[in-house]
Amino acid sequence: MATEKEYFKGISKIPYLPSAGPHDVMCFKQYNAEEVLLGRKMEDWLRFSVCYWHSFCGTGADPFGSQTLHRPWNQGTPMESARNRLNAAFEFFTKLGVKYYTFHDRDMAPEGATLEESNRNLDQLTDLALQLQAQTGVQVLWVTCNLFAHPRYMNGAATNPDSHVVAYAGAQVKKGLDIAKKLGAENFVFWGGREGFYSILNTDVAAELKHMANFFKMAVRYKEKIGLKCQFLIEPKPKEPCKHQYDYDAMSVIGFLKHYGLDDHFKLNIEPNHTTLAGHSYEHDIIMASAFGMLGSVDSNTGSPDLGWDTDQFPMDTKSTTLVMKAVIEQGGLQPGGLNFDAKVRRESTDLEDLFIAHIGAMDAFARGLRNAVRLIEEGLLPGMVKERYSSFNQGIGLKVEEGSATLEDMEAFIKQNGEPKVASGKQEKYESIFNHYI
Ligand code: XUL
Ligand code: CO
Repeated sequence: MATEKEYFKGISKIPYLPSAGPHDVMCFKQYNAEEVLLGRKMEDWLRFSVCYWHSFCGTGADPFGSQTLHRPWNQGTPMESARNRLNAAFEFFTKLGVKYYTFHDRDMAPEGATLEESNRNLDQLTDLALQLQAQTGVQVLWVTCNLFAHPRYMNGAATNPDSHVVAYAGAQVKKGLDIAKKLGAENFVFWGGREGFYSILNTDVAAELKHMANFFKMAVRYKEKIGLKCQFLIEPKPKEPCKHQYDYDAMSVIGFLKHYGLDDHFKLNIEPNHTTLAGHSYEHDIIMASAFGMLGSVDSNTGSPDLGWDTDQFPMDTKSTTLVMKAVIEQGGLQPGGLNFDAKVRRESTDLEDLFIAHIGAMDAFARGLRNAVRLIEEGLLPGMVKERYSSFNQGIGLKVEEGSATLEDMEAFIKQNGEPKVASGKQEKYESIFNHYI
């Protein structure tokens, strides 16, 4: 690769070494990109992506302490640092062996004093990104606009009470869509971090929701106008930074999209750490979005369910990854979405190699989840038990309910003829012990 400088010295392409011991964390033991499972290569089931903001812009600062992660690419002017960062990132993607990356407009290129200057910065950096993409074959899984960090967005972007700010957000998204087209992004994400409220007393909820829907309609129209082929995704999160965010969870977003007639144009990007913040189990929103045919992509990370905030940890739990991959296989894959590691190394994980160790561990956790889910589905015991549990809907009164032709009068007639139903055990513990067999 024609980069000016090697940032990850002493680390070469991460190999697949299935017999490596527990001490060896710089190789894959489960992830074998080319191996075919259920007719598809592992890399095509998993479609891993590295996120730019945590892994290349993260500093380790938190509200209680300053920077702990000092990266060698942060040198020179903001534009020089941005160029170094991009070169370092592509070196990382290539050595790790992932085919996709994701970024916000403002982490790829610094914001200027005017919209025009910000756009020029983006033009320069995306020229370099395009060159590096062509050299390495690494592609953009998704682009997103940062509509939450700048002070102008403190009261929201698309839902701001001031239409001047909404217009700025629209202008920024227009450029974001142009960038998505230029780089061949497969998806475009909207995360509404400040689309919500802190106090209901100063907020007109109905107006804000309508403005947000109209904003999305503008994005759909511009996407069609420029012939951009990517999938639009909304990423739910219940709170943080707002006290309440409109895109609370999968079902809230699905309801919103259907209400405003936007459901043909969007799918969901589910982040399990957001799901657990909404009070659900890890896999809940993945299952719900998939049930409605709206699971588009996954920001694969994890939180600490005992905490009330977004910790964006690397996902390492194989029970969770098995449940996720079972849902992904059952819906036929995630393409054009993927598994994007919206995760950051801890601020105490200060070595450069920790970035590799974190991604390798998480990729292996998902590869193992994939292998587990494939066995579970191929052996068919659990899916067969679930099918059997619902078998009364295959005929008679059940079939009429299934097809939607039954009436309450039919139900009454059925009960008068058949009396009390027999109690059937739910057998939860049996399902749980069988599931554990595959972990
Ligand atoms: C914030 C979050 C974002 C989105 C993209 O919690 O997940 O990084 O994924 O803006
Ligand atoms: Co995310």
